[in-house]
Amino acid sequence: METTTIDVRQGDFNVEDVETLRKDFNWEEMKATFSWYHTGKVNMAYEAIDRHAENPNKKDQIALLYSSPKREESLTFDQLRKRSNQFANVLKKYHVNKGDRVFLFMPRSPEFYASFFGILKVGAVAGPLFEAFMEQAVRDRLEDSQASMLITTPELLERVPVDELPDLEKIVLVGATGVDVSNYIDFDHEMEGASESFDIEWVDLEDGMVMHYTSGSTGKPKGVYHVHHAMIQHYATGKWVLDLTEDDVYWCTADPGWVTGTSYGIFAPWLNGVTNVIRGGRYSPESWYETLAKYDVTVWYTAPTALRKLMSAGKDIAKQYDLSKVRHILSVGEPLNPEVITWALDAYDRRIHDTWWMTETGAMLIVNLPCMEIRPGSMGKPIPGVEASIIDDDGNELPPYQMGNLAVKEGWPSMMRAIWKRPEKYNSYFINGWYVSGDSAYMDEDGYFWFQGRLDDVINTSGERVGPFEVESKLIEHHAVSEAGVIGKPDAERGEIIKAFITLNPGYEKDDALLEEIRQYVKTGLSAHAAPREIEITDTIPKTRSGKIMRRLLKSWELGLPTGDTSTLEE
Ligand code: 6R9
Repeated sequence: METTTIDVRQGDFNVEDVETLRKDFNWEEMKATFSWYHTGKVNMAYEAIDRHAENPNKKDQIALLYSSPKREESLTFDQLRKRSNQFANVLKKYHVNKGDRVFLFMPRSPEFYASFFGILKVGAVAGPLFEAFMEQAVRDRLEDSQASMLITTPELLERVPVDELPDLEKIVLVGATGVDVSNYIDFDHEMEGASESFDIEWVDLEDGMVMHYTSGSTGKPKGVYHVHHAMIQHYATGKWVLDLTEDDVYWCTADPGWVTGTSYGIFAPWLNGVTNVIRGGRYSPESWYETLAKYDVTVWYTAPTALRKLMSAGKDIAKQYDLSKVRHILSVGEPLNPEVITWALDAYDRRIHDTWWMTETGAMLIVNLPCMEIRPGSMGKPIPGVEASIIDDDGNELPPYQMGNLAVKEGWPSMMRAIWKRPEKYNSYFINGWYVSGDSAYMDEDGYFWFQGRLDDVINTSGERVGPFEVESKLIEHHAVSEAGVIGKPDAERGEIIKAFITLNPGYEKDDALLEEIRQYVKTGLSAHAAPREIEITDTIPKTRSGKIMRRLLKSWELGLPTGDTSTLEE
């Protein structure tokens, strides 16, 4: 095959090219287009930022355009290079080394991004946490990852159980003006004195880069470990799917605590050298449209839950803003409702391109490329270099229209390389060379994939993956709660809401104040998105003979569906 990779990187696929590429594409060839392919050593921070800062025509282009209600600031590629160099020097001064885990627990801000790249520049592994996390969620992640350093703010520090985390040796405080920093490292002070040059730690493609904790149906959240190698796919999908070219202004609405906020909020856009809009502050239809209009955003990557909210706010609001520069809209995280696509055609005069992938997969796998016909309700087709299929539980491929496990042939570059410290968990994802996603789906005769649901009990609320186990564990910590079973209940706007069934300890009785107290308990202990919107008191929680909560049964009760096989139900 000749230089198809070059054509691909122009971002101007046509349908025939894609079909050919699906058959012939080879990631090795794509690698050869990067200079590091010949040296063998690499660093994401260099490819995303420094490479552009070294280019006289690009160094003064705005890389980061930050906007929040309180602050507006932009950084060029050159400035971002220098700031991240400074922070890398701070990390070195405090003996952070290659492979160390450094976590970030702070709102989106220019400091966040400078720190993030500083971490990569010393070869350490970055672990971004949602700002909304409360103490338990923070503790679980820092404990499991054995992070040696945390970068946070004085306000969020209250939720970090510092004394209970023996591995956490150092805490950097950002924005600590007027705060006693004697036990901490003061970001502003350290940055002032730090040099703007730094010798990047060149690492191997397979060296660790970023870690995201994600929920399964059992156990604590798991640490999904990604390596620098992923950049090939971030770069490629940024070009092919986001259709980025260097003069684009791009906005990914995701928080970096979610994998979308790193892979597509950081890596893909900057590898492709675009101006990246970062918005802080809360959601409102007005402020989102204003962001699109004010910064002349051209490519917009968001999520169904946001689009549904914008839809219910009405198209008249949309029409009050000049959204004419927006040429490409994409979505990820949950099923994209056909009615949202139809609405957007009217309200934005644009199609919405759905994309499917997971924390574990590191980057997009099944997508609607700009050139493709969109079939509303379908997630699209695999990108070149990726083979997806529907398989049965034994790993055999199923014919079109048959529902089964959505699976992907091993071997794409951005695949996670480990579940932190849990090899058995990692291995459990695979069967016969297929990565099994946990989603059920079918494929039509033209190769489009159609999402059906999660096969496990994982809840997807407003695009956030929530493990029922975590919520149940928190619930039963409350003195009034004896047992708890948690499910996702279908909801028009949020996809699913969290519904908890609980039994009460002796001496407690149903009353609304108690239920609200229990809800608040989860909210302040775990996080707002994990707090059940509905709590129902029952006499028993159905369990299997081996003691597993039968969430499937709770769900059938809730939805008034047949209960199916209950043979394993405890008597
Ligand atoms: C990137 C991300 C992964 C799970 C995934 C699936 C659901 C994601 C979807 C979708 C239907 C889509 N999901 N994209 N469902 N259509 N286009 O979302 O990662 O937070 O790990 O969630 O989200 O169930 O298995 P993550």
